[in-house]
Amino acid sequence: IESELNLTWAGASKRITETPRPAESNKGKFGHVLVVGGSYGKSGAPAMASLAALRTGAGLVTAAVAQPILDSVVRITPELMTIPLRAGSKGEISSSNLDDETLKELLDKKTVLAIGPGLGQSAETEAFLLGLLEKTDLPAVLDADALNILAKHPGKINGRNRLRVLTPHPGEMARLAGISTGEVQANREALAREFSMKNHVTLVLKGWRTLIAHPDGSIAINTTGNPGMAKGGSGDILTGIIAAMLAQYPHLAGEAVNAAVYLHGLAADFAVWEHDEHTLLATDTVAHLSTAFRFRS
Ligand code: B4P
Ligand code: MG
Repeated sequence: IESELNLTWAGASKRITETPRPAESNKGKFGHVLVVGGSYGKSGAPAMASLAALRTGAGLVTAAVAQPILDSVVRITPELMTIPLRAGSKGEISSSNLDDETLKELLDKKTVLAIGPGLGQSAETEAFLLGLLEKTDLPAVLDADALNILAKHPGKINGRNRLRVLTPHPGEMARLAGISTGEVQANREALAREFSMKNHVTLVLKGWRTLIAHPDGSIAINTTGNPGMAKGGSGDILTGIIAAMLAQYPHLAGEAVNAAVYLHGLAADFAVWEHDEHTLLATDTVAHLSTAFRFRS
């Protein structure tokens, strides 16, 4: 394991971080990310994931959220497109959105799905998530409550024949693996590798020195990031960055995930230089993605 863990970032994501955006291009070449999430009290989560996806370079980003929170989501980012969904009593996405017409509108022309931030875990939302995942083979980034729901349905995690990226923090990983957070942290590499290979998923186990375990058994360790990121919203932004990198580099999916994690931490390292670890907000990290892209290699 040791030698593989020494993967350098330049090596892990060089082809991506050093690839210029082609001069002759249009938004259709950079993918269309569908962000699904949000509920009452958690409308900021899908808003931040969407903002991060736009800032990272996705051609188009659409947020699908329950109708009552739609205005607060789009207010953050006028570039964002939206799809209003029927809501349950908690402003969450209800299972009544699984009809053919709604599913078609949701999935039409999308190239990457990012689902989970602020989603909630009601029975309605659980049914919606499981139903949606059955209906699509889109590359998917699964985060937050999507992971908490999947932890109750381990058989549905399966990433065989499709790309699934799971982004648990240690608490979510503990639920997925059915062990304690302490056990996760004591055994990060082996656990991440085993889970990734067994379920055929790319596993991003977050925290200081985030680990990325790929289904072929390889592992990368991130070297960027700082404790200023230990604050609400940081994970939602990572979800958007990963989705946007996959949208732009679908043929280099593993490296796109590595590069996304690296750039997220690098942006936060630049942001903390201007702010401070105490005062850093997750949205400050988005604002510093420009610097991260400029000084990435
Ligand atoms: P939730 O309450 O579910 O938090 P969340 O909404 O998912 O927050 P968010 O999406 O903003 O952050 P996330 O962690 O996804 O759960 C939080 C609880 O989980 C905690 O109360 C704790 O019990 C447990 N937990 C979380 N992290 C833990 C850890 N490291 N050790 C033990 N328990 C933990 O994403 C945060 C992002 O910031 C990630 O990209 C992460 O890598 C990065 N980040 C955070 N701290 C960092 C650091 N010190 N250095 C570098 N990167 C860091
Ligand atoms: Mg999170």
